[in-house]
Amino acid sequence: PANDIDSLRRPLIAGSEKVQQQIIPQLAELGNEGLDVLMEFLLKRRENPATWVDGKAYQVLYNSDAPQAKEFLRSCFPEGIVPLKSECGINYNSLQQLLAVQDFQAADRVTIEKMCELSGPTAVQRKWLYFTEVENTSAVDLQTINNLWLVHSEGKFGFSVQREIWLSLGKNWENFWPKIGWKAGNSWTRYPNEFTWDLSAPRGHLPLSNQLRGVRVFASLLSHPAWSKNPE
Ligand code: UYC
Repeated sequence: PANDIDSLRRPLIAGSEKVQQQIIPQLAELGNEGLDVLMEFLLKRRENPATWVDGKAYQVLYNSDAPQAKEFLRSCFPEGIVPLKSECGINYNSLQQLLAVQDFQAADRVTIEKMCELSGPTAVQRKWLYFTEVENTSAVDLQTINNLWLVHSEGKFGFSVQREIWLSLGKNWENFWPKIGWKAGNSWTRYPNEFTWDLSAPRGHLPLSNQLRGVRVFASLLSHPAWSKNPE
Protein backbone atom coordinates (compact mmCIF):
# COMPACT_ATOMS: atom_id res chain seq x y z
CA PRO A 1 0.00 0.00 0.00
CA ALA A 2 2.90 2.42 0.61
CA ASN A 3 3.48 2.46 -3.11
CA ASP A 4 -0.21 3.03 -3.85
CA ILE A 5 -0.26 5.87 -1.38
CA ASP A 6 2.66 7.65 -3.01
CA SER A 7 1.20 7.24 -6.45
CA LEU A 8 -2.07 8.80 -5.22
CA ARG A 9 -0.72 11.62 -3.03
CA ARG A 10 0.83 13.62 -5.85
CA PRO A 11 -2.17 13.69 -8.21
CA LEU A 12 -4.46 14.39 -5.24
CA ILE A 13 -2.51 17.56 -4.53
CA ALA A 14 -1.69 18.64 -8.08
CA GLY A 15 -4.28 16.96 -10.30
CA SER A 16 -7.38 18.42 -11.93
CA GLU A 17 -10.70 18.29 -10.07
CA LYS A 18 -11.67 15.31 -12.18
CA VAL A 19 -8.53 13.43 -11.14
CA GLN A 20 -8.99 14.44 -7.49
CA GLN A 21 -12.59 13.22 -7.62
CA GLN A 22 -11.38 9.76 -8.69
CA ILE A 23 -8.52 9.57 -6.24
CA ILE A 24 -10.40 10.46 -3.05
CA PRO A 25 -12.50 7.24 -2.98
CA GLN A 26 -9.38 5.20 -3.79
CA LEU A 27 -7.62 6.68 -0.77
CA ALA A 28 -10.69 5.92 1.32
CA GLU A 29 -10.21 2.23 0.44
CA LEU A 30 -6.61 2.21 1.68
CA GLY A 31 -7.33 2.44 5.41
CA ASN A 32 -5.46 4.64 7.86
CA GLU A 33 -2.68 5.63 5.50
CA GLY A 34 -5.21 6.81 2.96
CA LEU A 35 -7.02 8.81 5.65
CA ASP A 36 -3.70 10.44 6.62
CA VAL A 37 -3.26 11.71 3.07
CA LEU A 38 -6.80 13.15 3.09
CA MET A 39 -6.15 14.92 6.40
CA GLU A 40 -2.90 16.38 5.09
CA PHE A 41 -4.77 17.50 1.96
CA LEU A 42 -7.51 19.30 3.92
CA LEU A 43 -5.01 21.03 6.21
CA LYS A 44 -2.93 22.25 3.27
CA ARG A 45 -6.00 23.78 1.66
CA ARG A 46 -7.66 25.27 4.69
CA GLU A 47 -6.54 28.86 3.99
CA ASN A 48 -8.60 28.84 0.79
CA PRO A 49 -12.37 28.76 0.53
CA ALA A 50 -13.62 25.16 0.52
CA THR A 51 -14.47 23.66 -2.88
CA TRP A 52 -16.45 20.51 -3.60
CA VAL A 53 -13.18 18.59 -3.78
CA ASP A 54 -12.54 19.53 -0.14
CA GLY A 55 -16.13 18.46 0.48
CA LYS A 56 -15.42 14.97 -0.92
CA ALA A 57 -12.31 14.56 1.24
CA TYR A 58 -14.14 15.84 4.31
CA GLN A 59 -17.05 13.46 3.72
CA VAL A 60 -14.73 10.44 3.64
CA LEU A 61 -13.26 11.44 7.00
CA TYR A 62 -16.66 12.38 8.45
CA ASN A 63 -18.13 9.01 7.52
CA SER A 64 -15.13 7.00 8.68
CA ASP A 65 -15.10 5.08 11.96
CA ALA A 66 -11.36 5.56 12.39
CA PRO A 67 -10.55 7.30 15.71
CA GLN A 68 -7.76 9.34 14.09
CA ALA A 69 -10.24 10.80 11.58
CA LYS A 70 -12.73 11.62 14.34
CA GLU A 71 -10.06 13.30 16.45
CA PHE A 72 -8.74 15.23 13.44
CA LEU A 73 -12.18 16.62 12.57
CA ARG A 74 -12.95 17.41 16.21
CA SER A 75 -9.79 19.46 16.59
CA CYS A 76 -9.40 21.01 13.11
CA PHE A 77 -12.90 21.23 11.59
CA PRO A 78 -15.43 20.99 14.45
CA GLU A 79 -18.08 22.79 12.38
CA GLY A 80 -17.16 21.34 8.99
CA ILE A 81 -15.23 23.03 6.18
CA VAL A 82 -17.74 25.74 5.22
CA PRO A 83 -17.75 28.70 7.64
CA LEU A 84 -21.23 28.71 9.20
CA LYS A 85 -21.63 32.51 9.09
CA SER A 86 -24.96 33.97 10.11
CA GLU A 87 -26.12 37.54 10.59
CA CYS A 88 -29.29 36.30 12.23
CA GLY A 89 -27.93 34.04 14.96
CA ILE A 90 -28.94 30.91 13.09
CA ASN A 91 -27.04 27.66 13.58
CA TYR A 92 -26.41 25.77 10.35
CA ASN A 93 -24.72 22.79 11.96
CA SER A 94 -27.65 20.43 11.38
CA LEU A 95 -27.65 21.31 7.68
CA GLN A 96 -23.89 20.78 7.44
CA GLN A 97 -24.16 17.38 9.15
CA LEU A 98 -26.98 16.14 6.89
CA LEU A 99 -25.07 17.23 3.79
CA ALA A 100 -21.86 15.61 5.08
CA VAL A 101 -23.67 12.24 5.12
CA GLN A 102 -25.34 13.06 1.76
CA ASP A 103 -28.85 12.87 3.21
CA PHE A 104 -30.12 15.31 0.61
CA GLN A 105 -33.79 14.79 1.38
CA ALA A 106 -33.46 15.69 5.06
CA ALA A 107 -31.07 18.52 4.14
CA ASP A 108 -33.71 19.89 1.76
CA ARG A 109 -36.31 19.97 4.55
CA VAL A 110 -33.89 21.68 6.93
CA THR A 111 -33.08 24.22 4.20
CA ILE A 112 -36.77 25.14 3.93
CA GLU A 113 -36.98 25.44 7.73
CA LYS A 114 -33.86 27.62 7.91
CA MET A 115 -35.17 29.88 5.15
CA CYS A 116 -38.33 30.39 7.22
CA GLU A 117 -36.29 31.01 10.40
CA LEU A 118 -34.36 33.68 8.50
CA SER A 119 -37.61 35.53 7.86
CA GLY A 120 -38.79 35.37 11.46
CA PRO A 121 -41.41 33.67 13.66
CA THR A 122 -44.43 34.39 11.46
CA ALA A 123 -42.75 32.68 8.49
CA VAL A 124 -41.74 29.76 10.73
CA GLN A 125 -45.39 29.29 11.73
CA ARG A 126 -46.64 29.69 8.16
CA LYS A 127 -43.95 27.24 6.87
CA TRP A 128 -43.57 29.09 3.57
CA LEU A 129 -42.31 32.47 2.43
CA TYR A 130 -43.57 35.63 0.81
CA PHE A 131 -41.35 37.04 -1.94
CA THR A 132 -40.93 40.24 0.07
CA GLU A 133 -39.42 38.18 2.89
CA VAL A 134 -36.99 36.53 0.49
CA GLU A 135 -35.90 39.91 -0.85
CA ASN A 136 -35.02 40.98 2.68
CA THR A 137 -33.16 37.79 3.58
CA SER A 138 -29.54 38.18 4.71
CA ALA A 139 -27.03 37.67 1.88
CA VAL A 140 -24.50 36.25 4.33
CA ASP A 141 -26.90 33.57 5.50
CA LEU A 142 -28.01 32.71 1.96
CA GLN A 143 -24.37 32.34 0.95
CA THR A 144 -23.73 30.02 3.88
CA ILE A 145 -26.66 27.78 2.92
CA ASN A 146 -25.62 27.85 -0.72
CA ASN A 147 -21.95 27.11 0.01
CA LEU A 148 -22.94 24.12 2.13
CA TRP A 149 -24.97 22.69 -0.76
CA LEU A 150 -22.27 23.41 -3.37
CA VAL A 151 -19.39 21.97 -1.36
CA HIS A 152 -21.25 18.79 -0.45
CA SER A 153 -22.72 18.06 -3.88
CA GLU A 154 -19.74 18.17 -6.24
CA GLY A 155 -20.91 21.67 -7.16
CA LYS A 156 -24.15 20.28 -8.53
CA PHE A 157 -26.77 21.59 -6.11
CA GLY A 158 -27.45 25.06 -4.71
CA PHE A 159 -29.36 28.26 -5.44
CA SER A 160 -26.42 29.75 -7.36
CA VAL A 161 -26.39 26.71 -9.68
CA GLN A 162 -30.14 27.12 -10.24
CA ARG A 163 -29.66 30.85 -10.89
CA GLU A 164 -26.95 30.20 -13.47
CA ILE A 165 -29.17 27.73 -15.37
CA TRP A 166 -32.22 30.02 -15.09
CA LEU A 167 -30.25 32.98 -16.50
CA SER A 168 -28.77 30.81 -19.27
CA LEU A 169 -32.35 30.01 -20.33
CA GLY A 170 -33.37 33.68 -20.41
CA LYS A 171 -35.45 33.20 -17.20
CA ASN A 172 -37.87 30.99 -19.13
CA TRP A 173 -39.61 28.88 -16.49
CA GLU A 174 -41.10 26.36 -18.95
CA ASN A 175 -37.61 25.51 -20.14
CA PHE A 176 -36.04 25.75 -16.70
CA TRP A 177 -38.28 23.29 -14.82
CA PRO A 178 -37.63 20.30 -17.12
CA LYS A 179 -33.92 21.19 -17.22
CA ILE A 180 -33.61 20.75 -13.43
CA GLY A 181 -35.97 17.74 -13.34
CA TRP A 182 -38.98 19.48 -11.76
CA LYS A 183 -41.36 18.86 -14.67
CA ALA A 184 -41.58 16.35 -17.50
CA GLY A 185 -43.91 17.22 -20.35
CA ASN A 186 -47.06 18.46 -18.64
CA SER A 187 -46.47 16.74 -15.31
CA TRP A 188 -44.88 18.25 -12.29
CA THR A 189 -42.44 16.05 -10.43
CA ARG A 190 -44.29 14.95 -7.27
CA TYR A 191 -42.98 15.76 -3.83
CA PRO A 192 -41.22 13.90 -2.31
CA ASN A 193 -40.96 10.52 -4.02
CA GLU A 194 -40.47 11.56 -7.62
CA PHE A 195 -37.49 13.77 -6.86
CA THR A 196 -33.95 12.36 -7.10
CA TRP A 197 -32.29 12.55 -3.70
CA ASP A 198 -28.71 11.79 -4.77
CA LEU A 199 -25.98 13.03 -7.10
CA SER A 200 -27.47 11.24 -10.11
CA ALA A 201 -30.00 14.12 -10.26
CA PRO A 202 -29.67 16.81 -12.93
CA ARG A 203 -27.59 19.91 -12.03
CA GLY A 204 -29.70 22.36 -10.05
CA HIS A 205 -32.27 19.73 -8.98
CA LEU A 206 -31.90 20.68 -5.29
CA PRO A 207 -32.76 22.44 -3.05
CA LEU A 208 -36.47 22.45 -3.89
CA SER A 209 -38.78 25.45 -3.96
CA ASN A 210 -42.46 24.60 -3.96
CA GLN A 211 -44.11 26.26 -6.98
CA LEU A 212 -47.65 25.78 -5.66
CA ARG A 213 -48.10 29.50 -4.92
CA GLY A 214 -46.42 30.68 -8.11
CA VAL A 215 -42.91 31.55 -9.21
CA ARG A 216 -42.53 34.89 -7.48
CA VAL A 217 -40.74 33.56 -4.38
CA PHE A 218 -38.30 31.46 -6.38
CA ALA A 219 -37.70 34.37 -8.80
CA SER A 220 -36.82 36.61 -5.83
CA LEU A 221 -34.48 33.98 -4.46
CA LEU A 222 -32.68 33.54 -7.78
CA SER A 223 -32.46 37.34 -8.22
CA HIS A 224 -31.14 37.98 -4.71
CA PRO A 225 -28.07 40.27 -4.44
CA ALA A 226 -26.32 37.44 -2.55
CA TRP A 227 -25.46 35.84 -5.91
CA SER A 228 -23.96 38.91 -7.56
CA LYS A 229 -22.13 40.30 -4.52
CA ASN A 230 -18.72 39.00 -3.50
CA PRO A 231 -18.86 36.69 -0.50
CA GLU A 232 -18.25 38.55 2.76
N1 UYC B 1 -43.35 20.31 -5.50
O1 UYC B 1 -44.43 19.80 -7.48
N2 UYC B 1 -46.60 20.58 -3.19
C1 UYC B 1 -44.17 20.55 -1.42
C2 UYC B 1 -42.14 20.84 -5.18
C3 UYC B 1 -45.83 22.40 -7.11
C4 UYC B 1 -47.83 20.59 -3.66
C5 UYC B 1 -43.03 20.69 -0.58
C6 UYC B 1 -41.42 21.13 -6.40
C7 UYC B 1 -46.78 22.06 -8.22
C8 UYC B 1 -48.74 20.39 -2.57
C9 UYC B 1 -41.96 20.90 -1.42
C10 UYC B 1 -42.26 20.74 -7.41
C11 UYC B 1 -47.82 21.39 -7.44
C12 UYC B 1 -47.97 20.28 -1.41
C13 UYC B 1 -42.44 20.87 -2.74
C14 UYC B 1 -43.48 20.23 -6.83
C15 UYC B 1 -47.45 21.35 -6.06
C16 UYC B 1 -46.60 20.40 -1.83
C17 UYC B 1 -43.01 20.59 0.94
C18 UYC B 1 -42.02 20.82 -8.88
C19 UYC B 1 -49.02 20.83 -7.95
C20 UYC B 1 -48.44 20.05 0.01
C21 UYC B 1 -42.78 21.91 1.57
C22 UYC B 1 -42.15 22.22 -9.35
C23 UYC B 1 -49.35 20.78 -9.39
C24 UYC B 1 -48.18 21.27 0.89
C25 UYC B 1 -43.93 22.84 1.35
C26 UYC B 1 -49.14 22.41 0.68
C27 UYC B 1 -45.49 20.36 -0.97
C28 UYC B 1 -41.65 21.05 -3.90
C29 UYC B 1 -48.22 20.77 -5.04
C30 UYC B 1 -40.51 21.13 -1.04
C31 UYC B 1 -40.05 21.69 -6.50
C32 UYC B 1 -47.19 23.32 -8.91
C33 UYC B 1 -50.23 20.30 -2.67
N3 UYC B 1 -43.79 20.64 -2.70
N4 UYC B 1 -46.27 21.97 -5.92
O2 UYC B 1 -43.73 23.87 0.70
O3 UYC B 1 -48.68 23.57 0.77
O4 UYC B 1 -45.04 22.50 1.81
O5 UYC B 1 -50.34 22.18 0.46
O6 UYC B 1 -44.79 23.01 -7.28
